Amino acid sequence: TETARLPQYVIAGLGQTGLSCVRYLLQQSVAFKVWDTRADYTVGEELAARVNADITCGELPQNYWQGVTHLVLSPGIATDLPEVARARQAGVSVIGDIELFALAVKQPVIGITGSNGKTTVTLLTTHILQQLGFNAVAAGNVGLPALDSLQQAADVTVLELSSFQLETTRSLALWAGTILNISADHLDRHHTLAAYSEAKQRIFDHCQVAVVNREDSNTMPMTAVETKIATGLNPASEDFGWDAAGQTITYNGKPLLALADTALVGLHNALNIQSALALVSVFSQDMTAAAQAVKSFKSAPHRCTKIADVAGVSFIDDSKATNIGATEAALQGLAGSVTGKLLLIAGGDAKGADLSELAPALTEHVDVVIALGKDGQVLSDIAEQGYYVESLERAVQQAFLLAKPGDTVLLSPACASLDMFNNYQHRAEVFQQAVKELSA
Ligand code: UMA
Ligand code: ADP
Repeated sequence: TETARLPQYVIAGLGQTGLSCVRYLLQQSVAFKVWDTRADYTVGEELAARVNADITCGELPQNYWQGVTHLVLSPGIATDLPEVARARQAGVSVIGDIELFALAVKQPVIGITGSNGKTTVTLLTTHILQQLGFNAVAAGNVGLPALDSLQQAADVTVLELSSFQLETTRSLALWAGTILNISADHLDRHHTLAAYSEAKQRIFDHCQVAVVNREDSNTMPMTAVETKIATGLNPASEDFGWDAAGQTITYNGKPLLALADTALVGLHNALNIQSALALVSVFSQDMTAAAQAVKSFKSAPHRCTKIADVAGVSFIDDSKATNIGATEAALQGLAGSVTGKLLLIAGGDAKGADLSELAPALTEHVDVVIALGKDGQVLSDIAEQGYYVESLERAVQQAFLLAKPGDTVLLSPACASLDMFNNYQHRAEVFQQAVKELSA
């Protein structure tokens, strides 16, 4: 009939996710239309040729939703847009790429969400599994769209999941899943912390094994999950625990891995390692081999990574810390392992956040603040010993001038970089170059 030939799917958004959906639905021979909310979006020629379909940028024509059964929404599009509400009213089922992935995937899937630490745990879990002989692939929010990862026929897919991706997912049945932590983020989209947390809780629907932090109720499933594996920065006779005196991760009460034997720094990374090991334990019981594999993991760059030791002064790059929560974690995390003074380089574009909220953490952990950027001044003002400088190069020089052997200089801006740099990677490059020049 005529209606059967009408596109029943709408792909919304033409970013990485939308394009992966285009590829996937073409392959599945499912008829679809494409909509990007940006009126000024230029559709690439190749896409236009391949899709040979109806592509709308900006406002939608009348009756657009007629005959449509599924709207596949990209994570960057808010679910409460009026057009999305109109689709719902027309009986359209609103899903995302992860839902399509969940319906298609045959192999086991691990899922990782949380406000901070997702990428680290996703890459570390993938690394350990690979070292143990699994063909593991990292996908999702970490960069490779989930649907594209289906091409790789992995033994295990390790999915980094954002709250936006989880919001539109209902069929994902994970072998193992975790919420690492919850702190305020993306409230411009989710409006309340409760709604944000609820989106993340969806990771546990149909999940077989939940990895939880026994000290953090936000990480625990609200729904019944059969098996739980616990992590935590406390002594524990079962599952994963922490021996503070020895700075060592324990497994079932016995020492397993000293943090110092890994390339990761900070207590939050001890938790990240525990979470990765716990997820891996669903696939392999050999925790000794898994712990061994952690030692060869190079942390994702720009996330509390030690980059240099210049005349006994350690330099740590945490350029990825683009919000207050991430910088707080870095400061708390490092507090256990930093012996000398801690000099913090911070500031940039605060994205409307109130940087004075960092005051307690600064008072507790930081000896010197060297601030920079559009919103940095408030940081040097609230610090007991604070400086404001014009550039990151100057900040590094100033820090080195004040530091003694055994001290640590941490770049953890608590801000976006866009006021001074192209992105957080660029900010890190400038930092590394400035540190290199200290010993030149
Ligand atoms: N956009 C529109 N209209 C559209 C489509 C997109 O205005 O119709 C805008 C969005 O508001 C957004 C941008 O375009 O600012 C990108 O949105 P998108 O949904 O097209 O994003 P993708 O390119 O598909 O990338 C997404 C993830 N990005 C977001 O969720 C914003 C990527 O995570 C992810 O790697 C990729 O899918 C593959 O799965 C990045 C990210 O920043 C790293 N994630 C956020 C975070 O980690 O905080 C959630
Ligand atoms: P995400 O992918 O969730 O953004 P990343 O692994 O990229 O997380 O780390 C981003 C920042 O968050 C890092 O710079 C680090 O300071 C901080 N961080 C990493 N792991 C944790 C954790 N377990 N708890 C709190 N903060 C963390």
